[in-house]
Amino acid sequence: MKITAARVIVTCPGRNFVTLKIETDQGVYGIGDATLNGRELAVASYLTDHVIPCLIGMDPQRIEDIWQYLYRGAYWRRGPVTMRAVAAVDVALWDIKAKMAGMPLYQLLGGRSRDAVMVYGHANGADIEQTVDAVGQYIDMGYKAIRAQSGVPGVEKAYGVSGGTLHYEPADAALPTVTGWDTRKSLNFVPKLFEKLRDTYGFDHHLLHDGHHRYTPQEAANLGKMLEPFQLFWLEDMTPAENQEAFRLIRQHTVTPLAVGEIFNTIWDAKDLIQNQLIDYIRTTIVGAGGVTHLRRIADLASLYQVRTGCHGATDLSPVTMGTALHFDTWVPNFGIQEYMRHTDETDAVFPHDYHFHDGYLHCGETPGHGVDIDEDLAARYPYKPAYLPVARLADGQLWNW
Ligand code: KDG
Ligand code: MG
Repeated sequence: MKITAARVIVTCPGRNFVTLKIETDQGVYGIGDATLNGRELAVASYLTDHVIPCLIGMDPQRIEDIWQYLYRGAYWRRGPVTMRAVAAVDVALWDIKAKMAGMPLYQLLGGRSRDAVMVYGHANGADIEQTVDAVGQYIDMGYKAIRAQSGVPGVEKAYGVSGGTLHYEPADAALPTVTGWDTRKSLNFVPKLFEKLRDTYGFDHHLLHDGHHRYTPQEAANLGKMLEPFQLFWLEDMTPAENQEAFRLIRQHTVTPLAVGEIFNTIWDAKDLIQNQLIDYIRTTIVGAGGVTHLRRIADLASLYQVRTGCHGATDLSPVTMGTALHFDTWVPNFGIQEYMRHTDETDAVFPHDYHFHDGYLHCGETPGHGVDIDEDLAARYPYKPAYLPVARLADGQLWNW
């Protein structure tokens, strides 16, 4: 069996996506996601100029060998651009293998570990009242787990707030928007938000919160301690994880569960955190870390230390990643939760898929492969538009972590 052609499709049905389509001499094709928010064309070029020429003529059944070829063979390992390109190839090849086998991908991975995948949705509002209402809307839709983010008094354009709609898209401008951050104000505010949420809805639902890399380890530990009475499912990305050791300080001071890893590229980014049991959930997903082949290794390492998965699932991960992640989640023994930030109707139309939401759970479907396709004619109607993530600055103008 041979790969006969491959091409990159860049489309913007409301937001940008980079998709790889690999064709074979058996008439079966596979689809992979290579979207890197705000840096899309870098991955498109990496694939078109440097990966696709090597793939032509290769045997698509040799998924592991092709993975090693693209990882070791490039000499320049790791990094978000490289690993997203590797992920796109890997996912397209798993799609082809599963289609050839006539099986949904989760069957090839080892079969079901669960009937459905618990997801968390994103509730947000300009203030406590709006955020409490938004959480109520998610509860009404059947969600068992909800992430809550709110505007913070005195902070301009706080992270995670969409202005009242249920959809939130951070890559919102042709050049980065400037947003604000204030640690003191946030530390005052966030415990009040969760106190109100628990007073209003009780303790039956899982509540989550994203610190989006903005706190120091000491501040993160402080917030984790203050939130303990409200029993969060997790606190996410509390401090940047380049220094994995930093999580030790947080861990020593709070029993609030910790999650990190949406920007990790490989097992090496997570190794110390996992082996030292400094986190509870690993957030790395399919497109972020080299596809199914590598994420499986991360999950297996995590399982040795009772760390569970919590795959990133923001809108910048295309339905191809969502569909593939759902097969992964359906199989992986140490599953924790799946993030589910719903795509727009335009995006869903460009990427027909058979996964569906019901009563707080996503179901991956039974179509052979990962179950997600691309409508290329429709995709062509939405040309690429430059769109960047914001930056964050403190009140004195200093740049902070967005
Ligand atoms: O592209 C950046 C987003 O994926 C990120 O800001 C979303 O933090 C995020 C999350 O937890 O979904
Ligand atoms: Mg996050």
